[in-house]
Amino acid sequence: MLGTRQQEKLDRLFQLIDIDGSGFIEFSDMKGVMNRTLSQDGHDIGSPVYDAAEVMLRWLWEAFKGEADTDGDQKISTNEWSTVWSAQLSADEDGAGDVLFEDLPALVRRTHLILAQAMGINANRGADLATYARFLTPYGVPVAAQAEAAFQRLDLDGNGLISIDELQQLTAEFFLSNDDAPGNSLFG
Ligand SMILES: [Ca+2]
Ligand SMILES: [Ca+2]
Ligand SMILES: [Ca+2]
Repeated sequence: MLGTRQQEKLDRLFQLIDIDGSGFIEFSDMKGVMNRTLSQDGHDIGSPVYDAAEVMLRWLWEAFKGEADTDGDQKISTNEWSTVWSAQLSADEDGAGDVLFEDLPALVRRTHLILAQAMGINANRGADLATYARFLTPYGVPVAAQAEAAFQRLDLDGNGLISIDELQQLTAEFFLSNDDAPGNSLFG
């Protein structure tokens, strides 16, 4: 059973990923986000980076579809979306806010790897505001002011970068928290 805040965040994430507004998440939506992300970084279709990303995306899609697409029509409806997240995530019932990355199920931890790659974050490199804004652009988030406001919340220690450790905590908060957690702003 998801909390109200969790449900709201997941509903918004569905709308962000459904970039063609069909009311379903299809592979073409995910590929569209990937294409926009890679093309703004100068990686064209057929380049080595593009091909590697497509393999990873296809793998992610198959894994997610295997869990979520219960009627087998190769697309994820809002009902299927809610059902799979309800099965994967529990609510932080006591609202104590003690949200830990270790509490995330394996499928969602893999999401964190995708996010880190999309933001260019690794153990040695964080994402600055410009990088974070570029990450949001393919989802159609109105950038500039919204990205900056979100970034201020996401940069937990205020050093001007989102680090890999911060991204872990933020990912956990996005999926698990029902409080006013910084990670609620992960997607702007
Ligand atoms: Ca769609
Ligand atoms: Ca389906
Ligand atoms: Ca930081």
